[in-house]
Amino acid sequence: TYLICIIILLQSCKNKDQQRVEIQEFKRPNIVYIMADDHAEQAISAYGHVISQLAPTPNIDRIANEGALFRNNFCTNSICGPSRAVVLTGKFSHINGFRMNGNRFDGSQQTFPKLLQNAGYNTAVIGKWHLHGLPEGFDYWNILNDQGNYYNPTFIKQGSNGKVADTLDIAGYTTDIITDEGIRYLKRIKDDNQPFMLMLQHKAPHRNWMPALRHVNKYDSIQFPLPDTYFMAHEGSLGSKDQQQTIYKDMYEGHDLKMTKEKGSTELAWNPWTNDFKRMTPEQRDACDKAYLPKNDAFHEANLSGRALAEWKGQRYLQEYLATIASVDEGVGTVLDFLEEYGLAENTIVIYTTDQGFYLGEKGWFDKRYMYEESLAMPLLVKYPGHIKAGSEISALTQNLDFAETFLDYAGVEIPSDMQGKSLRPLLEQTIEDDDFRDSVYYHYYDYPAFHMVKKHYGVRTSRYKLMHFYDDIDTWELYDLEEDPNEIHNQINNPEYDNIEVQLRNKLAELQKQYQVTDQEFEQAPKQQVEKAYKQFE
Ligand code: SGN
Ligand code: CA
Repeated sequence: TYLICIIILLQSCKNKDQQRVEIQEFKRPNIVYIMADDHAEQAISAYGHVISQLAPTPNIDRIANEGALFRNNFCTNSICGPSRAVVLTGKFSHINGFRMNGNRFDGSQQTFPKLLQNAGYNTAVIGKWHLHGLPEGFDYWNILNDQGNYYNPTFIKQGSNGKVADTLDIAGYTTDIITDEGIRYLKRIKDDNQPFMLMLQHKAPHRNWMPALRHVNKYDSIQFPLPDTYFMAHEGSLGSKDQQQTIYKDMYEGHDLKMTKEKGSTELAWNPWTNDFKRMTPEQRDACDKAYLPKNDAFHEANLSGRALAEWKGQRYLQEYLATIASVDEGVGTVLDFLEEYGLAENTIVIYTTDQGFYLGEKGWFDKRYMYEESLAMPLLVKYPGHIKAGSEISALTQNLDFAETFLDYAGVEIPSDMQGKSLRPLLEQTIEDDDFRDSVYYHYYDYPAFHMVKKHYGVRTSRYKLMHFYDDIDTWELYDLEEDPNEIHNQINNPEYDNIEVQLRNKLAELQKQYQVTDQEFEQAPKQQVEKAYKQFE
């Protein structure tokens, strides 16, 4: 009897241990989702591109070093609001209804924050929202008004005293304010016995690239290599012939490049939207003017023109863009340090991403919108200690369409069958091969006529090829072989050698459109007059 008692006792201890392990395994992870605005893969040093090696992002890289880096993550529609709507819903633009900036997000629909909230998560969104309409499904929100400004921004937060919302101007540099707000939220929530999901969404490095005062001269002495295609006319592409996003043709010299009218003056050259600078306090403006004066004077003295001037503009653009990222990177470091210091790092999934890719001079361009690689690519870094192998690289074809499903999966919440993406968890935990995840992705951009005049287009990308159709006031197809032509300079649509590939891609495209429930209504033309007016307006 004595022996049996001991065995039973040992058995019950084991059961308790097992139970404890199971409870620990079931402890739902917190989620910190950090999203920048327009942060290109080329400007995250973990991705290894040459520009980023001269302007490293050591804190963002920590997420990759401790977790996973996605090599082939893509957006479904390369523009701000639409990308954010896809993230929230796990559905393409044509299903969630937010096809272009300026649409209003239907907040009554199903979103992953709502589902997490229902499952007992505390949910928050801080920073850029840009979906027109107030956030729903969040226990706490404090968002930038519209696009937001770099200095002394206006925030809109949950209302007090029965009001729906309070509007508040906050003094300081927006990236730092968003980080601080994030930390304040984490401090408030950390002791509650409730898992949390925080979306921390920066404005930087969005146009017009205004660095923090501590960084305005950060990259003055660095000569960034401009892409090989900087002066390359994109021959063979009718789809991009009429675009208005070439650095040396379309950037505003004052507003974007902080160039001045003449030597000795701090008066900005072409600056159609004065508000961005007007928001600075006199002290901030003065410090800013002083920082730019010597370098602007040096520019006037050099008396550049033609190619040299275009190259100078490319340099200035990269200096400005990358200097705004310096603050984002510091902010990421602050958040990661906080999580470690307060013992939250182990049980928190941290994601770093951005709403779409961006051009850093490739083909001479800035901005995004196209299905070409630089703007289609969406950086994605994820860490979750003990669950994701440190330093892993994932080559599967993934999309922002998959984020909602991934978060629900990790939170133990059932993924609704009407979501259109797939959880990334099997990739992160290496339970499936990258090649088995998905063989192609679908894309559709609608925002035309609009800023930069990028024509409507849709297409399919496989691991090697891309087929695109530009439509509306144009009807033209492009086909690229990314292995032979990574810069997408040679449109192969009329090359008979690619006939078989073209047929395969067209079939794939039709298959995806069927799978994702794309109807003919999605290809409507904008009224002709509207297009003509827009060309004049954005010139
Ligand atoms: C602003 C920018 C554009 C940019 C759009 C959309 N011009 O209009 O260059 O493409 O936002 O950006 S600016 O001079 O006013 O900054 S998005 O990130 O919201 O999609
Ligand atoms: Ca954006």
